[in-house]
Formats: sequence, C-alpha cells, structure tokens
Amino acid sequence: MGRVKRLLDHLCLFNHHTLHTVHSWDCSAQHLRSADHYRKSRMAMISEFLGQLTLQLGGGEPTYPTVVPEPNFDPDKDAARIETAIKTKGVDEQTIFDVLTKRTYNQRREIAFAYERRAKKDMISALKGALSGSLETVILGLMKSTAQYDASEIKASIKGLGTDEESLIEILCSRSNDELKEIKKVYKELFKKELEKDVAGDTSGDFAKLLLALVEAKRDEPSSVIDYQKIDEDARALYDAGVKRKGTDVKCWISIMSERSVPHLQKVFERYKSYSPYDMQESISKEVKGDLEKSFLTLVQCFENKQLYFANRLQDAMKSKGAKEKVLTRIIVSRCEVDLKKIRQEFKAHHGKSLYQTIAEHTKGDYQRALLSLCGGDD
Ligand SMILES: [Ca+2]
Repeated sequence: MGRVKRLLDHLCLFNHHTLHTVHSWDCSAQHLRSADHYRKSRMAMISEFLGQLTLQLGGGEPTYPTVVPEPNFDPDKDAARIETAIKTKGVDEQTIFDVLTKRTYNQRREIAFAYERRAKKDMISALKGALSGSLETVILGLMKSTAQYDASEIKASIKGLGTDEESLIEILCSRSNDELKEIKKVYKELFKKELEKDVAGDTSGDFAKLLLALVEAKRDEPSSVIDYQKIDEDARALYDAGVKRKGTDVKCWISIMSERSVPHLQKVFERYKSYSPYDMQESISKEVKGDLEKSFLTLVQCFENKQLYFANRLQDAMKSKGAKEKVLTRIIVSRCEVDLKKIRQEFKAHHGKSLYQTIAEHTKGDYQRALLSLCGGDD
C-alpha cells in the first residue's frame, strides 16, 4: 500500500500528464471544491486525494485530522519564508512553526524540495541547526511521515541500555495492521534491520511474545458477516484461559488478541461478560502483571475506543505541573494527520477541559505555540 502511495506521490510531483489523470478521477470525490479554487490548489487536492486513496485501498479506518492540506499551497513561497526565518538573526521560530504546523506531511516534503532547490542545502539539516529543545523535536517530527516517525520512536525506545517499554507499548499496541505493516517496511529502510529482531532483542518472556505477534500484523480484516459462533467461542476461550483456570494461558490470549479483527473483538468482549464475573480489562489486571498487563490493557482500550485511549494518555501526561513532553509531543505529532480531532472530542468529553486549554496550561513558549497550532483549535 505504501508503495502505491509513494509511486503516486512521485507521479504527482514529476508527471503533469498523470496529474491530469488523477485530477479527472478526483472530480468524483466528495470534497471537491469549486473549479476555480481547484486550479489554484491542485497540488493540495492531490495530496488530499492520495490520503483518501490510502484509506480506500488500505480498507483502513476513517481519519479525523487537525492538520489538513493548505488549499492555496505554494511550496516556493513557503520555502522562501523558511529560508528567511532561518537566516534571521536569532532565528524567527514563529514563522517556521507557523508554516510547518499548517501544512500536511506531503506539503512539508514539497517545501523541503523547494528549499533545497533555492538554498542548495537540505532543509532538515538547516532546521536542526536553527532550532533547539522541544520545538526542534516537534518540527523534526513533522518532517517525517507518520510511519517514519513511529519507526524512529520505536528505535529510540529500544536503543542503548534499557528499554522505554511505555513508548514501545503505546506504539505497537495502538497501531492498526496497515500502520504496523508500513512501520515495519519503513523501519527496515531507515535502520537496515528487521523490526522483529530489534523488538525480540530488547524484550523477553510473554511480553516479547505479545509484541512480536502484533508486529507480525496478521490481524483479520473486518468482515461484513458477523460470526456469532466464533464470537462466543473466543469469549469462552478467553475466559477458560484466564479467570476460569489456575494461572493464565497467555498464548491463547495473545493469539485471539493479535489475530482477530477489531469489530469482532469488540463483540467478543461484550460476550465475555456473560461468562466472566469481571470484564476483560478487570480480568487482565487480575491475571497478569507488569508490561504484559499494560500491553493487554492498551490493546483492549484501543479496540474499544482508540481515541479515548490517546485522550487518557494525554491527560496522564499533563496531570501534574509541567508535562511529560515526550508522550505529549509523540501523540500530537503522530496523530495530527490521523485522528487528533476525535481525540480532542474524547478529551473534552472525559476530562471536562479542552485539550487546547490543558496544553496551554502545561507547556510554554514556542513549544506550546507549535503544539496548539497542531491541536488545531479549542473545543
Ligand atoms: Ca487464572
């Protein structure tokens, strides 16, 4: 899937004949703007169209982005603004994040091409030199595709001595099958190593087995046919393997939770309650501990409501003075073109205050302003 998208990206950038072809397909797309507007913003529309194409071909979940294509996109103009901002004495950070937080990844990449053409140097290196601290982390994160960013976060969480299990769990237990497949491919391209090998090298026991089963990405695609018998069998198997017996048959839990489709599992957990006195999350906490418990809980929370899971992670990252910047940055950067808008809704609904206001209270400076821009508005 990623390969198709990249191929189309290339065509989109370098082949104007193809642009017209894609244009004519896109005329039937739902979000078509006026023809006049379209001509001005053709590249932006192509990016948006490619996003929709990814979803359609990937059979993936709908998206709720806060960062959408800038309709009057002019990569040369943006590149010029960034070049001036970098050259300004003391660096004009505001202009840099004003531009980059209001463009999609595809647009940022076009800006980087345009920048390289005019400044004769790499924009990412120039940004690294010009920015620092938390703002630099956000901006460099935005210069990666979502899969590249996830792959880099995984790499960062396992490199060196010790492992950042919390980050590893967040990423591997929350990403969809399609996302995981793309992450695996990108991981190999970036680091010349198999993701499976690196994960296996840094984790152990049942925790490793669960993560490796997820990385295999062999979850069923959602089916239009509801298999009530299978739902009942799986619910019963989860109960028999856990609460009903002494000890836990973790292998059984892993296979059901890593191979079944999400809609199927949602029904399994409902059915589960007719066998077990405890719901699935309570059962997990009774049966297993440590990283394995955290992983299973993350999985079940994401199956039930992924955006609520992220809203809760954000709340947790900002519950005391200051913020766990690593978690905050990662969720905002990795979800802004995926489902941050829906995460915002869940945040407001469950935590009383808007995500925007919460970020405003727990962060400061340019970092704060960049995050608020990505957040895309108050609720
Ligand atoms: Ca048990």
